[in-house]
Amino acid sequence: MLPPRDTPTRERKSLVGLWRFALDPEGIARDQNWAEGLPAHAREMPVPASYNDIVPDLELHGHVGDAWYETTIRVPRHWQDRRIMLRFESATHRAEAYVNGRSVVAHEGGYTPFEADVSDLVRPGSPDLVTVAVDNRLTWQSIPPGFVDQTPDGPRQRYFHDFFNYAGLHRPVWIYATPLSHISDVTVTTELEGEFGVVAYEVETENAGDAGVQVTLLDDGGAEVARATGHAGELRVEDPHLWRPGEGYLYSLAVELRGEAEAVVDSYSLQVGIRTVEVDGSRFLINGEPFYFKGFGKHEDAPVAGKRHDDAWMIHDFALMDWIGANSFRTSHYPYAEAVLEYADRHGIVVIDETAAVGINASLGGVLGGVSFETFSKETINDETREVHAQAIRELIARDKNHPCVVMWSITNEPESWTEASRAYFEPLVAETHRADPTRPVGWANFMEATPDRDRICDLFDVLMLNRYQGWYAQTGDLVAAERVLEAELQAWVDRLEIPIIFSEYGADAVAGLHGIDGGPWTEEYQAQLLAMFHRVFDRFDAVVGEHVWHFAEFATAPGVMRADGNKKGVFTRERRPKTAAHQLRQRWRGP
Ligand code: GCB
Repeated sequence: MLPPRDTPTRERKSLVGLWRFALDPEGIARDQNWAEGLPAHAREMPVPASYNDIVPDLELHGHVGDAWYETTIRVPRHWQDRRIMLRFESATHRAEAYVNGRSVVAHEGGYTPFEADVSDLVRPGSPDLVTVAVDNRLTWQSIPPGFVDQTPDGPRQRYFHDFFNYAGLHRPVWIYATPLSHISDVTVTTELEGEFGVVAYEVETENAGDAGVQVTLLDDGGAEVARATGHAGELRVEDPHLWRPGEGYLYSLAVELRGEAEAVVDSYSLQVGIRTVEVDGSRFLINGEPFYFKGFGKHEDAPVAGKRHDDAWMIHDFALMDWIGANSFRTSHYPYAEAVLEYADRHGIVVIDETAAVGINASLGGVLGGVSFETFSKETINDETREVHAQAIRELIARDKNHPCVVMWSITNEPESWTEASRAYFEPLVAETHRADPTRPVGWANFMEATPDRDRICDLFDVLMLNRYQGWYAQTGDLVAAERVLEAELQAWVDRLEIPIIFSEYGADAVAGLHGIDGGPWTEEYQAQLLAMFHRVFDRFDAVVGEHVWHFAEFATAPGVMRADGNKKGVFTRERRPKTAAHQLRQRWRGP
């Protein structure tokens, strides 16, 4: 799915701003036809933003159900006779959108884009009403899963993951116009053959009749380096300037649909990084060279606006990752805004791109919400859930396949993985991921209880990612025991599998400003000492090819006795001030 761009043949208008907004806790909006106008009590709400913490109102904070947004747009008159698309970069967790009261699209999943052709509904030159109902409910058949608990005090959302269930329109909304005859998708993959970089491309078109496709590859100075015609083919670049970690060199692929007398019917431009990714034994290779991941599991999370995509926070976070010497991050635990991947492409930051399949694990119910259930069953996570999960994988790959920064897919975080049912659930999903993208390795983040003697799915994957908390959730306060247990477990993994191992999570909570001479859990010193202990162990194993600290910054969670105003494992506070551990990591990653 191509993101909207301004090109010689295309135009887009951002619908970012203040929309009208009303909650529908009783589910009466459809009967009362809110799609044709929100009730008088509607208030203003920023788009993008999570709505939960914008104002101090517990009803908004803990809302369960639909939230309705509405705005009036005006499509320019010169868009008459063009294909007009309404695009939401995300709506968490599902949505139905309307134009002038008519339903135009419904979408499941909170972190991938969706769009609707509204050419026949909008009235260029006149005002049009755009409305969207955004449902934040998590169910057994949603990704991530959850359930709504009907308590005597009203509905409560329960879920099995450790971040607050922020909801709303978190990313920009667009209305854009393309020619009727247009480019609908472009797929690019790259390889190295001796002195040559090979860019294989495939262009899909709609209503294109006899129009032909021409693609031109330009270097970053705009000079042409290769050209081809046809819907699919290869471009060969002699002595290419590679995209590599730390150097996000990008070519651009100008795609043109050409009609009679070579007239340009539609044009679209895509950034292309020439690079390869490969797993070789226990090495992770980028451009044939071993790569060691240094960085973080992150969240899209900030005060007030929650999971809003915000360019200022984005650039600030990337600057802090640069300051500390990180070269990569994982989009834990869901696909991030497209702008984040575009930035990583431009700056050579390596990304592990994750679906929102977090919390497929009964044993986490007890930890996080005091509830227990059977993970895989007819009533809980079932075949229907797996189909929703498969669709989430397909949508992630369709959106992010062309980003050179993405070197691996992570299809789930900490699932139950020690039962026959878990293997039956995941086997087809791994196959589906490889089918949708044969070029990138597929990984997953393994849960601490899924030790090498118990786990039953690790052999399905190309890379093993371990989330480990020795010294925190186990051997609490005893780093000597923690080091022994961690090392023994790692040795057992290395004995079992010959694939790369990335520590996708390790860390400890620390309250900023809490210090102690002997350390001790929750102090800044203990957090730093625990990370140092993990690093000592990593450095003893060649198969460990990466370390992603949990977490980059403190973040909001559901309330719980394990959480003190959110998760404090950030090496930066939620406001992005460094703790002791941040300075220590900088030493390790950047050198003295
Ligand atoms: C994990 C989860 C992550 C949590 C973290 C923690 O294993 O993957 O989402 O936030 O542990 O801090 O407990």
